[in-house]
Amino acid sequence: MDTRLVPSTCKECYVGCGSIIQVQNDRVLRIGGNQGNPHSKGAFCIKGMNAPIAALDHPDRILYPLRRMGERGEGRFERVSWDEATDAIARRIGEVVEKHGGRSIAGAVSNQFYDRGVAMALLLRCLGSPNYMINQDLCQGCRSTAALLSGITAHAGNELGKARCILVVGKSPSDSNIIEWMNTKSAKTAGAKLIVVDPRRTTIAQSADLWLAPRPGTDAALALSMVHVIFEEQLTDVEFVSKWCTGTDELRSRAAMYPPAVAAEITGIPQHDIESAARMFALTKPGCSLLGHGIDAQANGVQTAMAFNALLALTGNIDRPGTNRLPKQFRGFREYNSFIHDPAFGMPADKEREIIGGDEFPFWSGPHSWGKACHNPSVISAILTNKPYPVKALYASGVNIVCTYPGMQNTIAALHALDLFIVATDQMTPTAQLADYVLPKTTQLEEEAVFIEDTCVCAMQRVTPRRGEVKSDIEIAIALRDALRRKGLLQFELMPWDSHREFIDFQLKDTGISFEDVTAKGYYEFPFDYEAFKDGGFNTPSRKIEFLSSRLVDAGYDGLPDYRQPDYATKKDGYGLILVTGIRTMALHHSRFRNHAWSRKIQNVPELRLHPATAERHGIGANDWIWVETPRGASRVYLKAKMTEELPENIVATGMGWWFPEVTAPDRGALTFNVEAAIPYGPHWDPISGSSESRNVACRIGRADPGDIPHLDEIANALTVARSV
Ligand SMILES: Nc1nc2c(c(=O)[nH]1)N[C@H]1C(S)=C(S)[C@@H](COP(=O)(O)OP(=O)(O)OC[C@H]3O[C@@H](n4cnc5c(=O)[nH]c(N)nc54)[C@H](O)[C@@H]3O)O[C@H]1N2
Ligand SMILES: Nc1nc2c(c(=O)[nH]1)N[C@H]1C(S)=C(S)[C@@H](COP(=O)(O)OP(=O)(O)OC[C@H]3O[C@@H](n4cnc5c(=O)[nH]c(N)nc54)[C@H](O)[C@@H]3O)O[C@H]1N2
Ligand code: SF4
Ligand SMILES: [Mo]
Repeated sequence: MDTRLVPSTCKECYVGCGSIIQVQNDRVLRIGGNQGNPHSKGAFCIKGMNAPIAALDHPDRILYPLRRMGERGEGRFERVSWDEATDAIARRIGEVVEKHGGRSIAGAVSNQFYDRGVAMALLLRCLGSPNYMINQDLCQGCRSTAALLSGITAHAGNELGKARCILVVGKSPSDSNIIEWMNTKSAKTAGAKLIVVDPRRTTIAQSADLWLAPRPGTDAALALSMVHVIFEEQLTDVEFVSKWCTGTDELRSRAAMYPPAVAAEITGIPQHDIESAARMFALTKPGCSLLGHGIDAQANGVQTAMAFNALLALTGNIDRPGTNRLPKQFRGFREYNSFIHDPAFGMPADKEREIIGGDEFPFWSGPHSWGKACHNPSVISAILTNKPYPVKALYASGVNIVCTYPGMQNTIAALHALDLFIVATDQMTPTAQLADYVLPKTTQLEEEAVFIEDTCVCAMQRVTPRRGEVKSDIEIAIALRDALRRKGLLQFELMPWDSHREFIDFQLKDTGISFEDVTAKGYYEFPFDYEAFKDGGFNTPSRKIEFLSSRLVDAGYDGLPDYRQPDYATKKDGYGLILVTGIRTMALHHSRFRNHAWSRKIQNVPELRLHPATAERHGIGANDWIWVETPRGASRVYLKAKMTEELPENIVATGMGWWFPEVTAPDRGALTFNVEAAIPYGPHWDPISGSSESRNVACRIGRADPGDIPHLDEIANALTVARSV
């Protein structure tokens, strides 16, 4: 028997842990962590061990291109060849372009940490469309935009393990990021102080020296108050601040509006704890912060992140050992986001300016934005209203937008309204179900890639023959490009590759290393310098950290961080609870794994976490189903009670992404069990990033009569028996 151990990298999620894949005669036996990988040092999670193997030969896998038969959503498809599919898609794109122009074709992709982000953006640009949707408006978009505006593009990376003080805000790494969890634990074992800011008593909060539980969405007031204490008690790193920061006096004045007594009133955190947190963070060096998803998709997400970033700069905790690092690049390496911004892969400015959302959210969609992505809810609205102009075709890849965009009913209506809808996926999701063409996608064991994780170029290796006729995202984009070119539909030639390997070689061509140099160990560690800002400053117009963002001021915004009241706080009669969405759990990833036995053994129902006293008040028992409604949600959804004292009595919390592959309705039960059906996508946005306020929403709940819950009979088996391998 020929057994090989292949060093690779898991990209089941963006954490990117180094892996060792055990392969016997092309069969993948086992996947585990790679102790030698400097980024992950052996850390690996249950998803990485199980999901790629379960997905590879899953009976639900899509192996061939499919064309819709019958009405959209009827679920009837027939197998076609790649040539038939791409030719027909190109012809139909041609019809849309002729009537409405290239900009009426949009794309949706999950994010820019994968090559599918590049494939999607460039394919659209070839057609003359800037309308590239990413999920980061719901993800780390606010934090990334804040980083761009202030100059502090900070990730702790492996410095986390060396920190003496760690400030964790809105992040539960024991559920969401195994590497950060491992690094935090080792820092703590070595005596580091830990401050955790989360309304929920998470696992990490339980081991904190100081746990601050703000009212959801009030973190900016907390951060500004900590800034105030640091100024008042003269705890700043005077040399760093005077040399490398601007807007210090303005920040001092703004923070003075939030003395601890005021911030305590807003956040519900005792005044004394706010003061202690500020002192602990300023006096225990080196220190770093871990800002998480909990402060994104908030009323003021960008400015909240700017306020916490200010704490790093004021204390000089930037790009030094044990502090937040500036991102380290390997000279010459082309990482995914660089393609988005490189003029060589761009369109003329007049075409780029047509991007939907560019006028309202220039820092999300404009030329100086982090991702140059269009504003998703505005695209959904354009499909439904033809305003600001018609969007008639959509290509979605690596994203399950029916299940992961708020306002599900609108998303579904928009997909029905399209002239053409194409989905690339490895299985028939509720999104793919509505497609005209479904294109079969490789899973991670069948593809290769290179990308940067911390201070390594990492490789994902192809370890098994491809199933059926699947292609990688880059290959699908190439096939579509060729078909479009044959019909004379390419406005620009922006994809100079004819194979996936050519794309990888292009990423590496100016580095002096080859793909083989990276695959030998699965990673290539490159040298880096601390205090890189000493060579050229920070990435802002002034080359300094800008507490007062000049770009925001120039665009007419308040350039200083500030607190803005969340929407739920305005009076909403009858909606007395706060619903936190998107709580991560180890065995689930967004909308994935709903048909993986290993995952269902751990969690097979959508849960609503609530305090036992809250449950009692509402007449809800331990095994009950609960209905949840929000003021602007289109309908109620049903979630199963999970009693927990980790939440205060006024907050309930749930995950996201639910659907049941065995439900026969076109939405696969998503309209019944997925929280996105109960919350709207806007109109309450972060004014800078346009992120819809979907993390914390006012809600009301009640005990549901099982007889009223659609599809419960169809999922009854699923609740006890796992569906498949
Ligand atoms: N297992 C698993 N891991 C994942 C994912 C997954 O689906 N499953 N998804 C991946 C992705 S794409 C992402 S973006 C990350 C997200 O993950 P992280 O950025 O690591 O954040 P979470 O772990 O989701 O934790 C968010 C925390 O914020 C808290 N919170 C909610 N509202 C507020 C608030 O107003 N203020 C504060 N301070 N806290 C608040 C919640 O209680 C929760 O504990 O996880 C990644 N990792
Ligand atoms: N209410 C609420 N909504 C949220 C969030 C929340 O916390 N609350 N979180 C948001 C966040 S942080 C995120 S990142 C998004 C996630 O939203 P999505 O990205 O839509 O979530 P996934 O379930 O990971 O969907 C990925 C889909 O692509 C397929 N797929 C996986 N790998 C590949 C690949 O390599 N190529 C292709 N073509 N397809 C692939 C999978 O089968 C799956 O169907 O959801 C967001 N939505
Ligand atoms: S955290 Fe888990 S799923 Fe994500 S990359 Fe690491 S092993 Fe893979
Ligand atoms: Mo995300």
